Amino acid sequence: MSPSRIASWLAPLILSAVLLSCTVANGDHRLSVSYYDKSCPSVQSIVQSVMASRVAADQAIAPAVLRLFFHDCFVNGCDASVLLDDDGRHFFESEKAAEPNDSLRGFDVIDEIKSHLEHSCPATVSCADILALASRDAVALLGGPAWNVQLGRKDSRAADKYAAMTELPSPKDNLTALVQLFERYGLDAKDLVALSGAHSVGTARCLHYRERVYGYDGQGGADDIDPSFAEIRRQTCQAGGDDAMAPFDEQTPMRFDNAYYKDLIARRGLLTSDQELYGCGGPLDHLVERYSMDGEAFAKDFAKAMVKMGKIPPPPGKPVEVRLTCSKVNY
Ligand code: HEM
Ligand SMILES: *[C@@H]1O[C@H](CO)[C@@H](O)[C@H](O)[C@H]1NC(C)=O
Ligand SMILES: CC(=O)N[C@H]1CO[C@H](CO)[C@@H](O)[C@@H]1O
Repeated sequence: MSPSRIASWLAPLILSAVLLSCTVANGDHRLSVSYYDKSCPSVQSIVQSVMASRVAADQAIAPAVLRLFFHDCFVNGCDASVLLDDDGRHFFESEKAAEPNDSLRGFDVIDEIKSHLEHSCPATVSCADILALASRDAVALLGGPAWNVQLGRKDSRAADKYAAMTELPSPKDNLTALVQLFERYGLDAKDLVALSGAHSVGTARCLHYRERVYGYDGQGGADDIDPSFAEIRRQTCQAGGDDAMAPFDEQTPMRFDNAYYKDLIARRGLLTSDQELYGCGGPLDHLVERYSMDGEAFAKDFAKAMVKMGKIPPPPGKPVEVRLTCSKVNY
């Protein structure tokens, strides 16, 4: 083998070794469940009580917050960069303006939690940790599992609109693309299948499922779709256009359960990226089948994968802080 071929063969190995070592040095070692035990003992109960009252008033806020955490962690690590507005001085552009980010909601809930925390424990709890805790509570409030949240993240001093446009998965991605993307963050195929179960709750707009239900040629649905489901969703799109919302899971749209996997087996997954998880005949099919039959197994693996996702580290060496307002860097 020529040196350059050896180099091209080694590069991915070295890269993944570097990524792994960053995870340990930058994530695991500094995060701990007891991080605020002395500095802000009431943090968990404050987050929980705001989430409980907001979800009681409007359940749809829970999936919105969960999605915010996913978008935060996949764009330069879990550093609350997703919460920043344009800085107004042109140092950076908000991730909120990136196309895959559109329709993100729930910012006001995080702001509300932050203002309570600034009152009880000023300048102590990061916005990134608030997102991690609020997502856990969102899932639990909709009937899903709870887990211990690792804490001690710091907030970024900039957003990255370009990364938000390129590093998030697309609803049109195939399985290969999804697996590859998740692997970049140290998440394996099993984590992908478990985390996608977040689509057990919430909604998507027609623009994201139009091609799946009309078919990429515009003539009827894709091969891997139940024709009656495709017809129902075509009617949704016809009635409401691109913004027409449909639940990911028709049976229990706001209950965090394993019905999502039953939908996939029935070929009634809403997005292409959902349906791609099932039907290729490999080990992932068995996983989908297992989750569809065993809600406990799904709940356990989802919780584990959320902890893992929550450890995606920001790039080393970036300036960090505990923001006082989640939508603005300090000063
Ligand atoms: C596997 C790749 C994924 C893709 C391609 C994807 C894509 C999408 C899209 C297109 C929407 C609908 C946005 C809209 O039309 O308004 C959505 C909604 C949502 N996503 Fe994902 N997503 C993925 C993974 C995840 C993960 C890992 C989580 C969390 C752990 C998550 C949580 C959510 C939630 C809760 C909603 C509903 C939001 C609401 O109702 O406000 N997604 N996702
Ligand atoms: C999956 O998508 C990628 C590009 O996003 C493409 O290169 C690849 O051929 C696709 N794989 C399959 C099996 O369709
Ligand atoms: C919430 C938000 O800022 N949405 C934006 C997402 O991106 C589209 C186009 O790229 C904008 O039109 C939206 O305003």
